[in-house]
Amino acid sequence: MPDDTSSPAAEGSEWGSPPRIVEAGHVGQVDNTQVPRFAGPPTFAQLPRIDEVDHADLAVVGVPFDAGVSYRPGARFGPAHIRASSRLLRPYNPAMHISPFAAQQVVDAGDIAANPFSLHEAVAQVERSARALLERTPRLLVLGGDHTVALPMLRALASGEPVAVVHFDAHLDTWDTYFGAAYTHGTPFRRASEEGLLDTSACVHVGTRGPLYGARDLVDDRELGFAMVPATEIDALGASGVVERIRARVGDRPVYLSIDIDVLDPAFAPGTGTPEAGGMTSRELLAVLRGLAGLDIVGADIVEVAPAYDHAEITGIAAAHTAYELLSAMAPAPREQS
Ligand SMILES: [Mn+2]
Repeated sequence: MPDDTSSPAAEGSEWGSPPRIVEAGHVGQVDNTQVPRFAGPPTFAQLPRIDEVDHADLAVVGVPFDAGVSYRPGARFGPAHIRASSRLLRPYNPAMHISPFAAQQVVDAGDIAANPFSLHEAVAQVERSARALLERTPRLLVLGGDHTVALPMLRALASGEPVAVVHFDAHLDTWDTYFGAAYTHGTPFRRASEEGLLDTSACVHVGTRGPLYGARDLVDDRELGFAMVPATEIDALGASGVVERIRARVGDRPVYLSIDIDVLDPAFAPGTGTPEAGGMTSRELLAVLRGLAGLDIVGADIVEVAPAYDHAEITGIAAAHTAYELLSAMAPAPREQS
């Protein structure tokens, strides 16, 4: 039986405002010993909305937007799908010895309204909203949406100081243009590099695989500031070897983690726009993320979840658990040891 019963819960009613777990002064999830997990509010992990608490250390925010995709559309429904799949997340993370929602005040800031008919306007809206949210909370975890949203996030976060980017993805996303368009889900990191938002001595792709247009893609990518841990090296390295490579590249720099769910093999994430065979397992990805605890993570995104291609919530569950490990890795030390 889960140990949820030992958690102190706030008063609530059987309808409307539900009873919540309150620990270390932080308002957490709906108390699922009193309210079934499939009832209650549709926020991420049933956490409070940003307007329900007096401060936030970290906000989860959705960007339902997919006008930047090159293949299968549908990531605009990603935020709602990940939230729905997050209802099973429980308060204590035994693999990291931490209660991520007790160690910090995590909230759900809802969705950023992004114009579905004007990509340029949407990019500006995401940057503007991210900047406004950063007045309310120091850190953001974005649920996409397609990968285009990483660019306005980096503009909002890295305007003062360039950041390292750790980019989990089957693809490079440093291509130049598609059909003459500079802003797409395959180009955010080239634009970010050109704009001086990236610390070009400290960025790294993880899980890259699949066919490219040509060998020149890799030359350009290195020049834009990225090292690489391709999927073909992950078996030999193991999760701890991948973590070592990332930490050696990033050091103590501020880092933005960008996770395209297609870094996972289609067996673990079928619900995505541009799937490629031969990817990471969800167990490998979660292990690598746990190894990044203690890095100076200034923000993160999980993108490209397209529920129309999902089955039995496979991709949604992978994304929700990815978010949970990220939130645990972003929680302030010290971790409680049990
Ligand atoms: Mn991508």
